[in-house]
Amino acid sequence: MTAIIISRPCPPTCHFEGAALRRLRNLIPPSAATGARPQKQFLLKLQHLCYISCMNHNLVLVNPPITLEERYGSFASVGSQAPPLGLCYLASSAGKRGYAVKIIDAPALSLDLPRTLGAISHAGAGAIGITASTVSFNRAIELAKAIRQAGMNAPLIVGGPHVSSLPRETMEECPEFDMGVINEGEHTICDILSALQSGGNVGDIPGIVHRNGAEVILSPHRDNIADLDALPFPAWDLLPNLAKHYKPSPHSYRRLPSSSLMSSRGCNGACTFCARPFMGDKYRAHSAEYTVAMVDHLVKVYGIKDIMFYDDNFLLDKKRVTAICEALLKKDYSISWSCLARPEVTSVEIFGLIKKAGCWQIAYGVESGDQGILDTIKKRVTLERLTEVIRKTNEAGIHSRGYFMIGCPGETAESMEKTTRFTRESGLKDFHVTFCTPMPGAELFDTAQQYGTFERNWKKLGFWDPVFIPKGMTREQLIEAHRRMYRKFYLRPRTFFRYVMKLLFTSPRSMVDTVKAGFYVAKYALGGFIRKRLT
Ligand code: B12
Ligand code: SF4
Repeated sequence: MTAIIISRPCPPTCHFEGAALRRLRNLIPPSAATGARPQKQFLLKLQHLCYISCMNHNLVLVNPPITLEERYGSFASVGSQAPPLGLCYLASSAGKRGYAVKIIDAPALSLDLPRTLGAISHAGAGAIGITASTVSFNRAIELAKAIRQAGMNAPLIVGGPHVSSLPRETMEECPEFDMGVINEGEHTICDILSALQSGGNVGDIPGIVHRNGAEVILSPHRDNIADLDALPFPAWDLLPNLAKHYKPSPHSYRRLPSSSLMSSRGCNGACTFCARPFMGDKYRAHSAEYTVAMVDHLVKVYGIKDIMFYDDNFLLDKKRVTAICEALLKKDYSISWSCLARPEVTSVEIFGLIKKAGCWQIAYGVESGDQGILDTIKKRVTLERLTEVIRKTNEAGIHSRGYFMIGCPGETAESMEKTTRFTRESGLKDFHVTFCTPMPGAELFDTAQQYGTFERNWKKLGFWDPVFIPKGMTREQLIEAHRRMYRKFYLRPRTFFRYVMKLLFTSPRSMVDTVKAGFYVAKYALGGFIRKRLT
């Protein structure tokens, strides 16, 4: 019996491969009588047990296959491969309630559609959950169709920012989805699994969109989770090796292996380009103790040395950040970390402490160097405040990074020139600029037509394609301004020298990444420029 089953190859998503089995075998002491280690038969039995347990899951969560090119365009080779924390939170919550869960992170394992399908089929799913942002939505649809064509009839649930922003449209666009989960899903997915098991009515569960025959129905609203500490840690153990398969883009880590955390959710900002309502406008956070315990776990179990806090505003609650830093300073290990912050509400007084506790970079959403544009997109910040926060960041010895967008409502050649100047003159040590993109869930998604033309093509809504052209501007103008900003910022002796210094004090792996990043940025920035000079 064993021989027949194990002769079927395990799927590429199985993390219990040959090397892991061999390590396990070596942990078992040799026989006292013969001195021999457990032999092949024993390993085969172990593998068989592993195979059987692999075949029966109440829930299989899938990050659909999507390439780095589809996500990051010309910057694909330096794009980030981040752990899908949302799926990890869902898996641990369902696991805590006794459900057997598997995660298939197709992008991390470079699985294409047929191999992803094979892995899902092998997992024997009671229910299949697919996560989708807008840019990966078409891939999620393809996967849902393939699942049905392959004859799998487990309930198909879609979750993530896209369905949360456009629940009805999502269900209409993809008849294969049986239901969608709106906003946070930890409690909702457990309620769904419980209803599926007991034969209950999913329509009674708040926070979902579902079908009744041909009708698409929205269930009552579900409040966001108030007590984030009540959630179990994300199930990192269900992902492929955290240190090997995931890596942020070169500008977001100082050391490898690096990983990410979300220690708070929600933002009360009003930026019109942001799919903000999806995590709610009330700031909710894990306590300092919980956050530091997650850091401990990543350091001790996965050997993580650097953490990027993806919170919309990690520095908002001064008391919490102070407690996190004081706890980190008492540890017998040291990590480097970076975070995102909102310049208008960041407490600059704690910069000294956060630097001491390992913070090496703060990334600010600056967006534009033109006050009129900042006001139009409801950024609620002045250029003076931005300049002051950047200066204080640099003075504290922390790397300041700015995120910008061009092609915002009201954009003109002059405002783009002001932004280019701001990137160079504000003191920022690093910058990143994308095209303003009206995402589902953002105010601008509904108002874009007032300000220009908008190509509503999900595949292109990754911020690397100018899908929104403000009145009076052309696509070519935006692309040229985008390239020019990169040229003007990076191709300066000062910036070049800083990168050379960075290379001297970095690990060989990160050196390769930085050189690669430099090459692709230069290639992109100079592309149109050289062509123009030659013609
Ligand atoms: C970290 C992050 C990234 C990281 C990593 C993404 C990743 N692999 O998780 C990086 C930097 C790579 C990134 C890139 C981009 N991002 Co991003 N990112 C975020 C951020 C800040 C946090 C995501 C996160 O980890 N949340 C924490 C977990 C717990 O939440 P979650 O993932 O949403 O999952 C919960 C629910 O959505 C739901 N859920 C999710 N999936 C499923 C599936 C099922 C079956 C169920 C039941 C429930 C469910 O339950 C989960 C638990 O509550 C969010 C903003 C935010 N505050 O959420 C933006 C956000 C998701 N990103 C956004 C965008 C636009 C992008 C980019 C397109 C922009 C760009 N060019 O940089 C790219 C490309 C995205 C891609 N598909 O590759 C938008 C998406 C809007 C939209 N309509 O799609 C967001 C919402 C930002 C915003 N406010 O506008 N991003
Ligand atoms: S862009 Fe940042 S500050 Fe603005 S609403 Fe979104 S999360 Fe909040």
